[in-house]
Amino acid sequence: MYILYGGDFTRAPLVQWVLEEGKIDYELRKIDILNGEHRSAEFLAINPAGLVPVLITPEGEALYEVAALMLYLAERHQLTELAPAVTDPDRGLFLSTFFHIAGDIQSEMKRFHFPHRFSLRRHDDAAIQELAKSMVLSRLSVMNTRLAARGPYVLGSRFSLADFYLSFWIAYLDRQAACEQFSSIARLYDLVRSRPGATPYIEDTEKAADAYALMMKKHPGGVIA
Ligand SMILES: N[C@@H](CCC(=O)N[C@@H](CS)C(=O)NCC(=O)O)C(=O)O
Repeated sequence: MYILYGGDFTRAPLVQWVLEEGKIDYELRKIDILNGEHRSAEFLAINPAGLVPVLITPEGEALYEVAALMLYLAERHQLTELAPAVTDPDRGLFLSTFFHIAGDIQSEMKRFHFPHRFSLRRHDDAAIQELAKSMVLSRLSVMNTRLAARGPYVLGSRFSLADFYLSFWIAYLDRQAACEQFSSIARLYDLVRSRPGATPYIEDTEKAADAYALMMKKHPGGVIA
């Protein structure tokens, strides 16, 4: 049995969705990041990096980094419909996109949500946020061109983890602007959003994104320090 440390306003639903898709047994333990629970001695003993999500494997190993957790579960449980197997010709494009989301989109989303960590001057925050958003949009623009030529999913007609991963971050962005600007991204987002297993996750993520945006307005110095 796995234990997933997640919680509201975290990326843990990405891992939870894989667990559910794979019908894998797990227990969810919620960490309240808005109240700094991820910095408590108890949680730091589990993940000294103080980051959520964390997955405890059946062997008791504590793993983190959301992309790694998704891939690890898909591979360990042979969910080859979600992640092409090692010898599958689709594997290259899958990995390339998956790591691009992890390294170049997700990291900008962190900057978008935590602009106060990237400058000592609070009046820089709005510009940092705008810059992060425009970086994500420029990455989406490249993806949009590729999806227009070979879509509707990242792997053409084949849905994969990469589509869900991308949709999660689109839900957290200014999704209306992104979908209005990029029709192939909008198509992918709609397709993922209407998958029965994914719908509740994407809907909850949209609500969380809207609530977080409101909190950011109320706490310009940072929702989480
Ligand atoms: N690279 C890590 C980043 C994890 C991360 O930043 N998690 C957020 C929640 S989604 C967090 O723990 N934030 C608390 C903080 O940064 O203080 C991953 O992708 O799993």
